[in-house]
Amino acid sequence: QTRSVHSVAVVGAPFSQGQKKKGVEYGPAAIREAGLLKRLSILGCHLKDFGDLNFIKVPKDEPYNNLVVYPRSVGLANQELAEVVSRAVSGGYSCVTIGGDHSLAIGTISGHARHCPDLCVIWVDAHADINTPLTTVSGNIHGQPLSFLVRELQGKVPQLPGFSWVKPCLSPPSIVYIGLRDVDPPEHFILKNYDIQSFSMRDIDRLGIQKVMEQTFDLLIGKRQKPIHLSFDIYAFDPKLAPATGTPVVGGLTYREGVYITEEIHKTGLLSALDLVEVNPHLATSEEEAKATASLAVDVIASSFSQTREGGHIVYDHLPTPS
Ligand code: 4U7
Ligand code: MN
Ligand code: MN
Repeated sequence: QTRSVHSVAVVGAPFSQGQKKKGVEYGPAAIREAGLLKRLSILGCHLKDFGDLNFIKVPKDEPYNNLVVYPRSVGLANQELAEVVSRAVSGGYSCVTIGGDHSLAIGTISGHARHCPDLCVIWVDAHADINTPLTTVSGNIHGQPLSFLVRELQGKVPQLPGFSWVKPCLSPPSIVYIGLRDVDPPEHFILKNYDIQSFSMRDIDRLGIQKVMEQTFDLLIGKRQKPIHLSFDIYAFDPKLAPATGTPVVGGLTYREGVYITEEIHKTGLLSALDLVEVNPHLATSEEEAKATASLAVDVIASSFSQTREGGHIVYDHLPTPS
């Protein structure tokens, strides 16, 4: 029996200025407390912990257009994060970034793409996170990260202060969404007109999660093997499972659908970076709720790195003999 040993880098990104609620900066600590490193090492992963990064808040960070909040802080934090992720990936590690709000995908995908320009993205989320700074209603950059990264959209995206370092590195055929159920009208327009593939919750109801994953891989790696960047928003799960989140949307993924997604991604052998974002322990109404959400995040990451439900993931190759 052969088993591949994963080299996994863990980066904590206690970043929250892509949105306005307090608490998502405690996500990395909560996920660590839920036993992430222990779980990965039990699975035989060779680990490198980059710790939790220290992001500086840019003072006098006025909104862009009187609407888009903390652009300089988001830009600078992501520039630093991109640096770390690119170092991890070029060192041969699969890079797990624990967040933090979803604006951090600007940095993780940029950093990943520096070393792997042909990467593809699986975006698991209730939301499409592809508003531009001109279509956003909330003004929160965690609802916009993909707009800065898709080359074909750049004619429609103004340059935000703090973003001059960002080089768009994705094209529509290299993105697939899974789990959508709350897409804003401008985002729907973008998905349709730029031909970005998505499997909504309705598609999962119709096809089942197994066909959704088959079709996802056909679309992304059917013709050619490519490194996978998985960006997993814990909101993709049903709020009953992940109550400690900022914008719960009913009708989300079941535990089994979520874990099936990551098991299948692991089986491709192509997972090269993973973001686990939006865990906000402060939004839970009890300690148990906060713990349940963090431990769900650990399950998602562990099953992305070989944990299986049938139990074959830990080496056990002989039975004790009675003496
Ligand atoms: B998350 C929203 F308007 N689309 O732009 C927006 F509904 O990273 C939500 O997926 C974005 O949590 C949610 O603010 C961002 C809104
Ligand atoms: Mn998101
Ligand atoms: Mn979301």
